Amino acid sequence: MTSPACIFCKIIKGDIPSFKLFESDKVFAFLDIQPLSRGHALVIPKFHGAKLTDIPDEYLTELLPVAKKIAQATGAEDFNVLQNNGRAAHQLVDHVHFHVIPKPNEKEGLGISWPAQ
Ligand code: IU
Repeated sequence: MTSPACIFCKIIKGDIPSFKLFESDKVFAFLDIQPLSRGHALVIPKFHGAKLTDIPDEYLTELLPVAKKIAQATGAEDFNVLQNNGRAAHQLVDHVHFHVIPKPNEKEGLGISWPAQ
C-alpha cells in the first residue's frame, strides 16, 4: 500500500532519488538527506502508514533485522535506533521510519563503505 503524496513512497518507487542501502519486497533503506552523523540511515516499510501502530506485523518483523545489518555495516560500536510517532514525538515525515544513527568511534572513526554526504 502506497500513498501518492508521500515523499517516502516516492523514494521507494524511485520517483525521488535516494542513496539506497537495501531493498526487499517489504523493506527499503536509504541514507538520510540531513544526516545527524556519517552513515545516518532510514529503514522504512514498503507499506504506507504514519505510525508504528498503522503497520502490519509482517513488515515490522522484516524491518528490525535490516536496521541491525545496517548498524553492523557502519562498523560503529555505538549507535541509536530511533522511531518517532506524531508531532509531539518529533515526527516530521508521516511514513514510518527507523533512524539508524552511528556514533563515531573516537579512536578509529567509522569503517563504513559508502561515501560521506
Ligand atoms: P523524523 O523522525 O520524521 O523527525 O525524521 C525525518 C527524517 O527524514 C529526517 O532525518 C530527514 O532528514 C529525513 N528526510 C530524508 O532523508 N529525505 C527526505 O526527502 C525528507 C526527510 I522530506
